[in-house]
Formats: sequence, C-alpha cells, structure tokens
Amino acid sequence: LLVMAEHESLEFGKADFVLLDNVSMEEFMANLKLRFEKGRIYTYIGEVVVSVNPYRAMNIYGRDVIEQYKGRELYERPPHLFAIADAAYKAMKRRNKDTCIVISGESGAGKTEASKYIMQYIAAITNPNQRAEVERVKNMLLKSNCVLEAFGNAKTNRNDNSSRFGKYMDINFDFKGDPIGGHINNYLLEKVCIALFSSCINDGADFKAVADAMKVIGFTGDEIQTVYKILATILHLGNLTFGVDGDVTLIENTKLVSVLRELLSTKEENVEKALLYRTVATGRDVIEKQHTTQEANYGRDALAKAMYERLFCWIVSRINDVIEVRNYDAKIHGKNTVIGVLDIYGFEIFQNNSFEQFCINYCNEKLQQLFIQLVLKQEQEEYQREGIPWKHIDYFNNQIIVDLVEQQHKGIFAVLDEACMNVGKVTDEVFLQGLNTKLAKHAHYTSRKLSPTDKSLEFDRDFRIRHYAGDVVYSVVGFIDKNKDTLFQDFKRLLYNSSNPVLKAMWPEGKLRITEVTKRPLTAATLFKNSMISLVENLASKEPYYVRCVKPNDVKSPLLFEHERCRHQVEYLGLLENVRVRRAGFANRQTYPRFLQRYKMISEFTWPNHDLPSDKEAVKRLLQGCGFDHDVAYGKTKVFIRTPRTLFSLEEQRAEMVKRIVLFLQKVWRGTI
Ligand code: AD9
Ligand code: MG
Repeated sequence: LLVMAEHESLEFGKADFVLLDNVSMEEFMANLKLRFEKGRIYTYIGEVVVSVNPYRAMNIYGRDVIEQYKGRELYERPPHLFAIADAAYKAMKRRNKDTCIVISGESGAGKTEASKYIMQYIAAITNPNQRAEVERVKNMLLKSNCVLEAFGNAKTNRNDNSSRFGKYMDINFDFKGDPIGGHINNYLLEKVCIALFSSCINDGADFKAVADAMKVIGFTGDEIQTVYKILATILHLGNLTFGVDGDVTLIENTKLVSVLRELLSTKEENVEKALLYRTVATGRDVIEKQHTTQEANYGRDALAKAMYERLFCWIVSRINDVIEVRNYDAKIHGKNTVIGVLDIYGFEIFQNNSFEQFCINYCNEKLQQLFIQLVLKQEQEEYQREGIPWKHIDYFNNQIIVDLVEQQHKGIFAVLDEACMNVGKVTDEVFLQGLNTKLAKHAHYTSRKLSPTDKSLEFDRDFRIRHYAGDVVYSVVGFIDKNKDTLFQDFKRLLYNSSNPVLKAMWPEGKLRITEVTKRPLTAATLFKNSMISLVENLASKEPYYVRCVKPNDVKSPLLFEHERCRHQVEYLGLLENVRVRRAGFANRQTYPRFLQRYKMISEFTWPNHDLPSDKEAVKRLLQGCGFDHDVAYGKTKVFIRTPRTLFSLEEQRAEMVKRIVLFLQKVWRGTI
C-alpha cells in the first residue's frame, strides 16, 4: 500500500498539498492543475478535501469504489469524498461524536454533487442487516433531494442546476450506526428565482420523477394537486397586468381573475379586491384604500414570491415530518448521533450585487470564521497548551468583517433595520447615508461619499465591503424593500380564507383581523442573521470535516483549467494558509493511554504491559524502537505525529501483529501448539 501511495504521488502530483516541497501559490497551483489534468479531481490538505469540478462523468463513484473506501483510514486510498465521508462516519460511530461535513465553494463548483455522493456513500455502507425501517429512512433521505432540487434549484448563467437555497441536513444514527432519521434546514431561498423557475421541471421525465418522489415521501394526492395549483397561480400572476381608468386602478386581463379564483378555491371578487385594494386601520376605522398601478404591481410580485417561498418552506417541513427520528428503540438505547451535511452557497461577486449577495457573502464570512476558529486557531492553541514548540502562523482573522455586518447597533444589518423602522418615506439612499455616518471610519467599508475620487462607486447607490475573499460593491437599490419583505395583509387573508385546506394551512397568519395585526414581523436581515448564528453554533458543536470545491472554468469545460480563475478561489478559500498550518502542525494526535491501547502490541517494551514510570515514557520507548522518534513531538498529555505516513506505518504494523496473534490463538485452539 505504501508503494501504491508513493506511486500515486509521483505520477499524478502530490495527493496531499502538505507534501509540497515549498508551500507557495505557484507550487500549489501547479499541483492542482496537474492533478486535474490527470483526472485526479480530489486532493487533501490533511483531512480537508479540495475538489475540482471535472465537468464530465467520472467512473469513481461505483459500488466497487465504495467497497475500497469502506472502513479504511484516510491515507490508505487516493483522496476521495468517500474517504472524508467514511472518516466522519467512523468518528461518529467509534467515538460517539457528532460530526459535520461542510461543503463550500462558489456557484457551479460542485457542492451539491459532492453532498449527494456523500449521502450515497453513507447510504451504501450502512444497514448491513437490511432492516426495513432503516431502508425506508434512507430512501426518504435520498428522495428528498430530488424534490428539493425541483423546487429550489434554477438555471443560472453560472450553473444549469444552481441551488438557490442553502441546505443543512442532519442524519441521525442509532447505536448500530444505521440512519434512523434526519432533519433539513433551509436558508435564504432566493425568491426572485421564480423568474427562472420554469426551467426546473422542464420535461416529462423530470416531472414524473418529481411527482413519484413526492408520492414516495408521502405527500397526499390533495397536497400534490395544491402544489401544482400554487405553481400555476405563480405563473399566471406573472401575466397579470394593471391599467388605469381615470383615477381607478383596474386589472387589464380580467379573464385571469377567474382562473386564479379557481386555482385558489376562493371567490372571484376576493381575488380582485386583494389585488387592487388594501385594508388599513386608522384608529377605530377600517378603510379600503385603492392601490396605484405601481402598488398593485408591487403587491402582485410580492404575492408570487411569497407564495413560492411559503410553498418551498412547507415542502421542507412536510419532508421533515416524514424523516424525523421515529425509532424510539434508538432513543431508549440513549445513543443517537448525528452527521450534518452543509451545502451552502459560496461567495458571490456579480456585476450587480444586491441584498441577496450581501446575505450570501455574510454567510461565507461566518463560515470562514468558523473555519478559522476550528482549524487554525484551535490548532495553534492546542500546541501552546501542550507545550509543543510552535512558530505562529499569520492568517487574516475575518472577525472584524463579521462584526461589520452583524454587530448590534452599528453593524450594517442594524443600520438597515433602523432605516426600515423609520416612519415616513424610507428610501435606500437614507439607508446608505446611515451607513456612511456610522461606518465612516471602518477599514472594510467605503462609499463614494467617503472616497470621492473613486469612480467605481456611484453616489447615493453603492457601498463597498472588503471581504476576506475580495472587494465587493453592493448597490443599495432594493435593500429596504427586500429587508421589509412585506406582503399586504389582504393577500394573507385571501389565502387563509381559501376553501382548499392545504393552501389555508400554509397561511395561518391570515386568520388575524386587520385591527389585530400590530406586531411588526422580523425583517429578512434579522431572520437571516439569527439563522446563521444558530447554524454556526450548531456546526461548532460538531467535529467538522471540510470539502472545498473549486470551479476550473466558466464554460463548463472538462479540459480547461483557467489559472487565474482557480488561483482566486484558492486564495479566498484560504487554502494556502490551511496548508501552512497543517504542515507546521501535526497530522495526528492522541493521548498517551489511547495511543498505547492501540499500538502496544507492536513493541516488546509495551506488550502486553509496560513497566516504565509513565505512559508517556512508554510511548517514547515504543516510537524510538520503531525509528519514528524524529517525526513526533511529546506534549503534556498527548503525542503528536507529524506526517500521516508514520501513522500509516504504525497501523500496518499493528494489523500485522493482530493477524499473527489471531493465527497463534487459532493454533492454540486447534491444539497444534
Ligand atoms: V450552486 O452554488 O448550487 O449554483 P454547486 O452546487 O456548487 O453550485 P453543482 O454541484 O450543482 O454546483 O455542480 C454543477 C455541475 O457541475 C453539475 O450539474 C455537474 O454537471 C458538474 N459536476 C459537479 N461535480 C461533478 C462531479 N463530481 N462529477 C461530474 C460534476 N460532474
Ligand atoms: Mg448547489
């Protein structure tokens, strides 16, 4: 195996960036490119998998390959997603730890594909006894992907099957290590993608696959019908236009109103009224105020988006109903561990960046901060704690940018919420002025007012954030609207009063009468911020594994490795820093007793028991005996092993000894000794 590993590293570049001769951007890129060209799309940085989208079908995900990775240690096989999935699974099963796999990278880099392969791997290696309940759960978990993609993905110019929502999925396992349930959290569905939505289910076969998957998951006939009706409503709303007659606003294509009435199971006059008027309470009086055409247009679009978002969230919650842990047996046994898989949008820099990009990029700042906390900072702190000599590695700590966005009172979200709270006319420019006042001195914030000579920024429109991944100019246009995310109460009442119970149940707040609606709903920014904070808390409580996806080119070519494009991604994913810390550091660490427990049989000094003054001394003697002393450091409570190869070799010797011991015992048993 060692020979195989060597061979692999010579012919196809280095399988682990930690093994580079020099850690420089040039060498890193050369290795990444060489491996991509040789069809080696995965490379490690320690336990992090770097993946380059091959843009072609690879013959590396079959049953035979799964068998090769099952139960193996990370370094025994060429780098692969399966190895990471197996490592996360082993940690969960052997050490009873909750683990998570965080998949990041920009749009089209291969995150969703990676998450699916990981799920498939886990499904394939579990439930050897074919328990029916476990098979049912596995089937649901896999089928749920199909449904979520149908409703939450869209064709964009970056990716034909782009996820327009972030997804975190927990898979629960019982004490045997078999999946018994799961839970999905979705984040920030990009609602404007309803415009792109019709690309989703665009042929008969896809349509049937989705319909079948929905049936398998357990959606009832009525529910599925309602889903179609909502989709039809959304499409029809897109065709609805308003005009004026004198000072009366009216619907131009009135035939559509009766179509909508039918689809929404309500009265025709209710549909018309909700589209043209809003009910307002002035003191004790309730009056109906007619929309201007502009307001009517706004209301119609808001309705379409809100129905789509509500539908999506409802689908997620229905899937959760079905996949939640049911197996009470597992609960009695007390052990119910989790592997979480996070597939979330990567950093985005578009020509025109708005509220959505701002949220997405904030999310990436949070994840980068988590990465720093878990991988870089924690690592350095452990060496210090253990008294291991250590040269500090410099890295950029992006906490300052996280604060810029989320800090109370003076963060960008706070300024935005404050602007939205104002009574009277609130405009996007007022919000920008607020930012300029509060953040004038912030090193990572600027605008045209603050740097008047910078022609790349428009007055009264743009601000620029210096993200850890690079500079992004955001246009404030639409921030206020998107943050308030208001849907006229009249629409909520309309949908709640539908005689279709499935639709009605999606809009419980429509029950409130106009005079009862007082509480201001949380803004989109606050909801997103809260969901990110709890996501990061959740991930931080688990043992993390990382997959970092790189997109080789913008034209979906399997042959093209655009150097500059890739270099930029390597830079903002912080991969070089990752290699440096990893290299300066140690591949593996174990407490002395644990180390002895596993390897004591390979040394005469420690087998079956040692008589040295401490476990630490015993481990020292063992490693000196094997000639590995130069590759390790002895901390206060743990031994640190620098290169994976040493560990690998220890594992081999152990396996060999175990085999011999077993043979010996067999002979004793047969009486031949
Ligand atoms: V987005 O942020 O949701 O827009 P992703 O999820 O990062 O994006 P996705 O996984 O959807 O990207 O991959 C984009 C396309 O690349 C896929 O539709 C495949 O055509 C292609 N791809 C990605 N990974 C692989 C792979 N391992 N093998 C073959 C791949 N093709
Ligand atoms: Mg995706």
